[in-house]
Amino acid sequence: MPPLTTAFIQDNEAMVAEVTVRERMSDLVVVTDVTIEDVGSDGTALAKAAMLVERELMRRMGLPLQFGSSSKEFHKDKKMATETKMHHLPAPHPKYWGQRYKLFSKFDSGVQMDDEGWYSVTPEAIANHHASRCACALACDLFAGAGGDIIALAKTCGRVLAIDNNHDRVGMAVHNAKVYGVSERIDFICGDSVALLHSIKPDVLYMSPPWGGMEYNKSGKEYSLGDINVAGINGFELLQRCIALTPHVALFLPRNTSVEELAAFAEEAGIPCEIEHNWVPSEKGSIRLKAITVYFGRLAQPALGR
Ligand code: MGP
Repeated sequence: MPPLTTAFIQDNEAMVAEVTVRERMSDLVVVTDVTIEDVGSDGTALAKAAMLVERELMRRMGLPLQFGSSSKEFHKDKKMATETKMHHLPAPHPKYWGQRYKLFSKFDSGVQMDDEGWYSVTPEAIANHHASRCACALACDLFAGAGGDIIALAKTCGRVLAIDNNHDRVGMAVHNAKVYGVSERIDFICGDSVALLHSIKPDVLYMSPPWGGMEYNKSGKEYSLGDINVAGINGFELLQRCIALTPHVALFLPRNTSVEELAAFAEEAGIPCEIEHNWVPSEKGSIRLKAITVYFGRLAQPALGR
């Protein structure tokens, strides 16, 4: 296997180590072989070299220093084997790890994620687009997660209310909003969004609800609002309750969602509805459909020719 990266590590201009990252496993354990030059038999110099190696390694991997910890084995022939474990980041599915800069362009500035965040955060370009469409005085994100959408909304809205029912995840969203310098414009609530619907009055309700995990599109069937399950209610019920609060709702859904079902829902509710397909550039230079966004109320643009 070809090395993923090599680094020459210098201390006061003397090269102390050459690091070769040979393998990067999906569980974020990095195994490196290190040859140490000019450090003699002094243990302090070895420890310093090890620290430099770890620092360089974390930089190369695009991760903040505090995320790593290494176990090292020193050998008499000036070779060192290290195993660096990346902490604070759960092992993501490799496809999401590969997309990390598309999820958060400032990923290397210390963005925090949990398992659910990896597969459910809205890619930054789509989140920014949603935010441009949802610009208003007060927007509320009912499922803030790791914070991708609220960070974008904070750039276009006067104020943002961010709700998530997971305490740790709210902490991550606060942290990530600070990374992007927008935390001052966001109020965070840790609680049950459905229960809180009675106590809020936003201009726009934005939601990217749980779709049922990474397997959401594996059945081969069209996705239905009925497949959503939050706090014991399905997507139809959730949407009805939201629309009772404000008709200006944006909903981020799987690309295989039944558009007929959404159109029928809007017709019955008697509100304008627009279904937008979110295409993104793919690695291979073409474009691919990521998801759809449904806009209701004044967020919906009138169809051409209507
Ligand atoms: P995906 O469809 O799982 O991956 O997620 P991708 O990269 O399109 O690859 P493929 O293997 O399906 O071809 C695409 C995007 O959908 C994610 O980046 C999230 O923004 C969003 N997403 C995925 N899931 C499973 C969820 C979810 O459960 N909830 C929400 N809100 N968004 C999700």
